[in-house]
Amino acid sequence: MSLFSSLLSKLSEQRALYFILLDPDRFHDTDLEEFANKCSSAGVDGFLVGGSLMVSGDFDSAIKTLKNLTHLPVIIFPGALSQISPFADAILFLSIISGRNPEHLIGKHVIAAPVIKKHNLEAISTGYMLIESGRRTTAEYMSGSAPIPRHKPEIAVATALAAEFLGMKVVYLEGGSGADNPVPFEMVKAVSDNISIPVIVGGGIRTPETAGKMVDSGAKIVVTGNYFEDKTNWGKLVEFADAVKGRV
Ligand code: 1GP
Repeated sequence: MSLFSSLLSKLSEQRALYFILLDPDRFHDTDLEEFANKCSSAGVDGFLVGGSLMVSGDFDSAIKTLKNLTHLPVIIFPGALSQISPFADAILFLSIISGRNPEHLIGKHVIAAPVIKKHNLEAISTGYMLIESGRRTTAEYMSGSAPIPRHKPEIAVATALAAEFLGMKVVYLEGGSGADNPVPFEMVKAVSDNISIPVIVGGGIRTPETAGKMVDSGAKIVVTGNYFEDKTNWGKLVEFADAVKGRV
């Protein structure tokens, strides 16, 4: 069974999945081990691994650590072409469909595809949509593309529908890492109500309440990153997982 099919089958049993985004640049090895174990026991459903720059972190070894210490799926969330590893379970094959930069619509894909095939990695075709979230985000800057205005859910719906019609498997609504404001609930709802592929939401989610409301609005996978880069927040992992799964 493909990893994507197994996620869909898990989604048929629980209302949504909770994923942690991990940037190997931001964790020391020992912290990573402790964090992985905590995620696993808290009820996290999987890891996304990636970062915009990858300056000091070791990408392969972070993935291997997560695979060795947990039974959870590890999916690459590539911030650059260098972030393709044979040790992961799958890779989000991202097209930044909110923008009009051809490099992120087909250019990088052509270079990445043969490497992904060589590593026998499962590619999950993802319509990645940057949503305006306050200040300019790293994702916006690095991708050289404009986000969808946050008060224009109809543009988000049209874009997400196009992703579905193009055969993409998921839509990712992205506020941007560390965003001032998460994706508006109304937009998550409008998109979720209009497409039949799963909606992933991330960026600027800092409370279990927000995570839970994303799911109430229709998100099928909720992602948090920054918040748990601060070790003092690790005790909140269970609350986030519970809120996503409706166990509160
Ligand atoms: C994943 O970029 C997000 O989509 C993660 O955002 O770091 O703000 O949680 P945060």
